[in-house]
Amino acid sequence: MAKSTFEYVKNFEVDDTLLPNTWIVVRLDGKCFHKFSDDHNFAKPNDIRALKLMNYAAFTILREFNDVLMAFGQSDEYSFIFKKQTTLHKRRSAKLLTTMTSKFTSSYVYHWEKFFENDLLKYPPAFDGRVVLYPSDENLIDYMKWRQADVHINNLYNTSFWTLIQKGKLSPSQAEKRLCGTVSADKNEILFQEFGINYNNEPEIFKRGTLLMRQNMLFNNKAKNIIVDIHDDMLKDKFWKQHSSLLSLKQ
Ligand code: DGT
Ligand code: MG
Ligand code: MG
Ligand code: MG
Ligand code: MG
Repeated sequence: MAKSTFEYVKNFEVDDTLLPNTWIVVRLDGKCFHKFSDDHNFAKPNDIRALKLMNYAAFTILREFNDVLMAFGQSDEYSFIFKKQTTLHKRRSAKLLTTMTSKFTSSYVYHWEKFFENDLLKYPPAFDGRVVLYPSDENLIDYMKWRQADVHINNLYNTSFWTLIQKGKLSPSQAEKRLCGTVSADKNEILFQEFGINYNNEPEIFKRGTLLMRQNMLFNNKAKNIIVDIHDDMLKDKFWKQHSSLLSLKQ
């Protein structure tokens, strides 16, 4: 078909191709989930149904997009790490970000009932997203460590805060005052001495978030690539040595 006189408008579109040979990370985060979690009576501080639904929505993405190497989730956020050499959507930033965001969001809604059963979804949730590029393996590993350290800091605080309220019968402002200025060791002490809770025994998914990754496994002598969810300590360098093939790191 001949070009129309209107077609020049296409030239207004800007090129957003992401730099080659860099790690592409897409991080999604629930919009106003403080309110959304209240409106849907999420258990405090961790609702296992909500975390499992997040994991399942992320799993649908890994299942569909082979170029997503792994994903890390915690609270209302999920980070997707693409294979370094991916050419998906010609590495166009907006295409990658919007496809991930809309697929994740629709999966979250579509699979809601699987996890929340009769507790109905009251309104459509939204997730925002961003794309970040990391040039070196070290930067990417530090990114993963950063997100996991965030889980630890928040979860220890939230577990202490809600234990003081739910079991210690403090008001939220009293609990906040009690924790003001405390370091990790103090919070562990409060939980253990006053409530008999050993923080180390809390579920791994709460303490460490979830890493989804691909693993080759043998089924009836046939190699199969499956997606597994693990809650390992990524802050330890041992983890990255053990999984060096993941990023094709040199030993
Ligand atoms: P944003 O991201 O700026 O739109 O605002 P929020 O409200 O989503 O804040 P954000 O993302 O910093 O923090 C996540 C919120 O989600 C936080 O208020 C706690 C809530 N949330 C996430 N997972 C759970 C859960 O399992 N249980 C409960 N009760 N709340 C949760
Ligand atoms: Mg936020
Ligand atoms: Mg949020
Ligand atoms: Mg968040
Ligand atoms: Mg189209």
